Amino acid sequence: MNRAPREDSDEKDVEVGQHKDYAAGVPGVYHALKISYQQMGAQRTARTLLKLNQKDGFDCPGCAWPEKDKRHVAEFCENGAKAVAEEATRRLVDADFFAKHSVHELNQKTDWWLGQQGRLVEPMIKPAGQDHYRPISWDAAFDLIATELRGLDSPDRATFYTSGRTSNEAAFVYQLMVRALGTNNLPDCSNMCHESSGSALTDAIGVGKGSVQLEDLEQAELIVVMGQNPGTNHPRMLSTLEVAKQNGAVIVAVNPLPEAGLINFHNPQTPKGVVGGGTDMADDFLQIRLGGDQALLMAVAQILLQDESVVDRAFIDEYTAGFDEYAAHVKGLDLAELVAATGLTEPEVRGLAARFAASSKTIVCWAMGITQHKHSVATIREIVNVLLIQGNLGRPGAGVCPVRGHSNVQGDRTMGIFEKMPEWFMDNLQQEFGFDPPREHGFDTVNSIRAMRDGKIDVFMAVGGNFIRATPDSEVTEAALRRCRLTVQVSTKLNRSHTVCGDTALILPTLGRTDRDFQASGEQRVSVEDSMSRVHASRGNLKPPSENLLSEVSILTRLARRAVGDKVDVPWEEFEADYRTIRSSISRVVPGFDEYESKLENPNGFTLPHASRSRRFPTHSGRANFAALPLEYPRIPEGRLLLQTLRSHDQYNTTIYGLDDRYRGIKNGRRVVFVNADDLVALGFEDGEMVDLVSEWVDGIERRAQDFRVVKYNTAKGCAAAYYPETNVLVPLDSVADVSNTPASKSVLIRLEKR
Ligand SMILES: Nc1nc2c(c(=O)[nH]1)N[C@H]1C(S)=C(S)[C@@H](COP(=O)(O)OP(=O)(O)OC[C@H]3O[C@@H](n4cnc5c(=O)[nH]c(N)nc54)[C@H](O)[C@@H]3O)O[C@H]1N2
Ligand SMILES: Nc1nc2c(c(=O)[nH]1)N[C@H]1C(S)=C(S)[C@@H](COP(=O)(O)OP(=O)(O)OC[C@H]3O[C@@H](n4cnc5c(=O)[nH]c(N)nc54)[C@H](O)[C@@H]3O)O[C@H]1N2
Ligand SMILES: [Mo]
Repeated sequence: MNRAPREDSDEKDVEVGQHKDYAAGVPGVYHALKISYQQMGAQRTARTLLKLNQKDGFDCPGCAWPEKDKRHVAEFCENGAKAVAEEATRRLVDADFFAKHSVHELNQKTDWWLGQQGRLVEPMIKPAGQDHYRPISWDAAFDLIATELRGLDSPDRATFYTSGRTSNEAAFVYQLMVRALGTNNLPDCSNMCHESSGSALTDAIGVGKGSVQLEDLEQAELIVVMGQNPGTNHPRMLSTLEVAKQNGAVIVAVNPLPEAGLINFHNPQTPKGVVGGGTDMADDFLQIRLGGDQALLMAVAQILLQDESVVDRAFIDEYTAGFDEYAAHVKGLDLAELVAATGLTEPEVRGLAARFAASSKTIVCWAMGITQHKHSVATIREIVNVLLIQGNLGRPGAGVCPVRGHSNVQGDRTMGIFEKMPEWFMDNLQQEFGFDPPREHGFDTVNSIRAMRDGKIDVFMAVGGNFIRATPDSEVTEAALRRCRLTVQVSTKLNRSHTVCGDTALILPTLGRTDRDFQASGEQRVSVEDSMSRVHASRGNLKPPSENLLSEVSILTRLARRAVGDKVDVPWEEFEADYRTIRSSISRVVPGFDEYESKLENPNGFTLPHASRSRRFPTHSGRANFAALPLEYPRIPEGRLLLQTLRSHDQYNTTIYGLDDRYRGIKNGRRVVFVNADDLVALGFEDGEMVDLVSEWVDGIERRAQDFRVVKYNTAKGCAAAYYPETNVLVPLDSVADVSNTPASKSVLIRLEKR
């Protein structure tokens, strides 16, 4: 049974209105300011929002979309402003709060309620066998963790999670501590996010990151946006798409849902966006079935390959491997089956192929709609295949653009937060710090849960994030975490991972992006990397909510000193006192960071090299690899639906800002399931009915999310949608993407049951 509490409002009161066919504009600014004002008051609102994404300010914790060199005074979007307000809130969660509420009681509260309580302000411990957190000194907290870690039978009995807001400096120190302890158990949110992109791109082009810059998007002739809802999740991307559009680009949206921002954009920074009709975005909207993208791309490839004049033979001969085998494979596929798998019509599929054929500069952008399926890695290989046919890599205006989520998730990976960093990285660590890091791969997120479930982990530590709500199979994962002897959360805000914990649990409150960070050598800055490999500085400008907070770097270096001891030669104290010394080590360990400190002086930062931009492909073959892969797509049995779990407009992952989803016309509730009108008729349900969602998986275990209101909605046939994290309980732990091990949160087979 789904034991997570319901939202505070009665779901039967949820209001369903018209969904919007445009995004942002004046209502967006209004909503942003309203929430900011409630959380921060007028003065802090002005101080923070005007520093957001400015050259001397802090990096928006909202998303990883890059800033332009020429900034607008208000370089933020509605949802970025909400993310900042959430962190810069003046509400505080202190010792009195924890004295008043037991852990058991807090666990009955909704995610929304927990998040609304404010910033964590002092270190707290929940001792074994007790049901209340009480204050603990920093020193005692570090000693306790260090003692536990040193007492483990093997360092592999601890696992260390990272969410994607951690700065480069903190991430580097963290992975160093973990490897100095002797394990590679470094799961991160990326394992649930763009891992499929990293896996596919590394094998295909030798670099697991996007190849394009903002300028490329502005010059592209065709931009295909697949499996992404930028109006809500990357609103600043819409400004870039608007420029591209004005420069003549064709934009195609591939999505089971007609997401507002993909249809039309009212840019609040331009007069036309405020009073005019906005910019029409997508020239074509292809309402694909969930998981039909690989089939679509294969069909496009087959059609392209029939016309020798669109195939870039010179590029293929000089830079790629595997073309002949791939071409023969794709030509042999049955077009009718491919089209059927997409749920589109053949003219629509041919229309997309014609758009590709007509463009000499094509970019494909994608996000979670592509990465969270069983066959995600194969689908992304297919994206690369199609681009390679026309030589759309390593030339201006063309390339791959996986759009990252968390603002520094890409930087964390660059810094070594990865359970299977390559050998050269370990060699560099060894050279810099004189110890031999463990070489055996560690646990990713799903494998960490399995290990905890099976009693193979004693200590779980998280720097940021909300592990228990971000992960699949909530009941299994809750039981798994509760098996740990010790759980440690380094957090800014209260969340469910503080209430579902090990025997002993610690909350270590930390500074956020917006906070000033003073250390022995003076005020510090940190650095982050955006979705387009640009690294730049970030400096908070607010007084922290409490004097008893430590920065993530302080927490990690102080813990490392105690837990690792003299085993390795790392200047932890210097690292804490002056972050420049961390960057100096990074510059010797991580390629592309030479002269790190001076490059950060450039207010626009610097861009890490991406080999494919100059048509170098550091793969095993030394070339860009075509891949001939079997066609896969989800089959939906009679009477069933395929469910995708996605974000509303009023949430940041597991942080719920409010109960509305403005663009989709939902007000005052989150337990809704969007279903196509024909499916409702076929299944015998009506709009407004209350149902349970029951997931079906090969293990025969019934996973149930109760009490959802059916909403008749324009989604592809057979494909339903509901919000995460309420529906994580439905995602089986073993339902993962091949190769990347990412939970398949966008293809959950369910049936509806009447209440
Ligand atoms: N405001 C806000 N901003 C955020 C976040 C947030 O929660 N709130 N989260 C951040 C993070 S960590 C991330 S990873 C990103 C997430 O950004 P998105 O990937 O945009 O997030 P989702 O809400 O999961 O939306 C998935 C989209 O893919 C579509 N889709 C689902 N399945 C398929 C499919 O099989 N094929 C195709 N073609 N489309 C499909 C869905 O209809 C939806 O439009 O946003 C980041 N930015
Ligand atoms: N069903 C389903 N599950 C999903 C997804 C999905 O689409 N569907 N999406 C997946 C994706 S893409 C992702 S990225 C994950 C997200 O997984 P996480 O990154 O683990 O989750 P968040 O909700 O972003 O974490 C929010 C918490 O981070 C803490 N925090 C915020 N800022 C800071 C900071 O600066 N420092 C520290 N130390 N803590 C901070 C706060 O305490 C806050 O409560 O969820 C994944 N899970
Ligand atoms: Mo993400």
